[in-house]
Amino acid sequence: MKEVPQNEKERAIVVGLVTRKIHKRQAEEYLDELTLLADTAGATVVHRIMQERNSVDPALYIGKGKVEQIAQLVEDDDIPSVIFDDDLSPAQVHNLEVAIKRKILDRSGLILQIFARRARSNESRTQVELAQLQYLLPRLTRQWTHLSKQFGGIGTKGPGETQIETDRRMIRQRISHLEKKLEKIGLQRETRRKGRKEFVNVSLVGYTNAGKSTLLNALTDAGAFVENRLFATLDTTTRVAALSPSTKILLSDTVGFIRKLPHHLVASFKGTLEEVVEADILLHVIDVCHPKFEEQIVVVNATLEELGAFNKPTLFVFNKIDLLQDRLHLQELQTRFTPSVLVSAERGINLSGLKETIIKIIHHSFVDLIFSLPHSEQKALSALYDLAEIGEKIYEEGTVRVKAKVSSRNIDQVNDILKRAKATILAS
Ligand SMILES: Nc1nc2c(ncn2[C@@H]2O[C@H](COP(=O)(O)OP(=O)(O)OP(=O)(O)O)[C@@H](O)[C@H]2O)c(=O)[nH]1
Ligand SMILES: [Mg+2]
Repeated sequence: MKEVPQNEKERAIVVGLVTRKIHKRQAEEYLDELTLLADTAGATVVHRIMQERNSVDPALYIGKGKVEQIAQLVEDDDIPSVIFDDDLSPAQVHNLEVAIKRKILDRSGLILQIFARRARSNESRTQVELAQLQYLLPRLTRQWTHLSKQFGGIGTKGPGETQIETDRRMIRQRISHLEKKLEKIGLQRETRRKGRKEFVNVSLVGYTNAGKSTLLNALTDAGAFVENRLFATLDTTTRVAALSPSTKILLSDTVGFIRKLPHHLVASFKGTLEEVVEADILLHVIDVCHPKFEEQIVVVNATLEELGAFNKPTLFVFNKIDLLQDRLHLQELQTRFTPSVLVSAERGINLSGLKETIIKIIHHSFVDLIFSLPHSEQKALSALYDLAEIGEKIYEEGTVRVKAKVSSRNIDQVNDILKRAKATILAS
């Protein structure tokens, strides 16, 4: 097998498509992002190829003539891999490999590769391996195996390398083993989460490289890894952040999102992303200097929807304002995205404004209740544990006086239970 030395970057070609649905400018921006992804995966893009077609070719993705041109180019310039800015079908990958005789990667494959390189913890490694195997399974053809033995470097590292020679049955066994392992890790996480119910849970979400980890570091002593690259963070870090002397929250930083995040990856990272699903409040961090930040907001919202975490109280945090020359349009932006704050996580600009706004949202999103419940209503009390943060309990004659913090999402349900249990509300 031809090994790519660690310090030598593998050269690659990126290929994009302009169709009736995707305009040229948009396709160029997608290729810019793909180039950045390739760089993060350890490759240098030496050629960009763009084709205009009415639609995607079902067999080859691009036209036959273009494929022949690429085959010539990779031979002349000795380029080992070609990366397509879309998800290719297993048949397309197969046909392109036969025609171009080089390693063919698609966008999902590349993102999985980056995740595999960056995964450090037991959990993220397991999640990435699972996603890689699920991605590999339908693509496991004799041709693929044959070619991947011939060409090393990006796209064949990770489980691909060791598992590729094994048959589908073994991969399926491995998948079920990894799923079980993740289930176990999930249970441990659940136990840990139960132990910190007294805090309001806030999750940082956003497009990759928006500055989520920088913000976590600015608000806590997490010392999280920050880098001007895509997917610097894969594991979830949770820390206590003091918003004021009397308000402390649990703040979690997690993996960033990107356009066309592979479906397998979202599914297998569900465990890591559970912090987001379980959060009381989301801070949606946006790199306001990015020319396409509005599109990024749409991508993040769509991913949140896929996770079932879209309808949570959300604060838009427009970050990196230190880099902005023209701040006029920001006012207009703040009227469209509410509630929102403008900050610089790196320079520490307006962090106090951010903290105050989070406190306001907490007050809006939660109701503090004190009620007294007959002793006989233990069932109601245990139902309330699932819907509210139950604090101090004082046992009195025949009743128990309970302090609870209820999210506005659950308040109707809680009131119903209290009514049925003939509770007396003492303060709210
Ligand atoms: N100028 C400027 N740069 C910032 C600011 N916040 C973050 N950055 C830079 O943006 C880059 C990405 O920051 P991260 O905090 O790693 O971003 P992230 O959202 O955690 O990214 P992923 O973990 O990859 O999803 C780093 O180079 C940071 O130094 C800011 O307010 N101003
Ligand atoms: Mg990060």
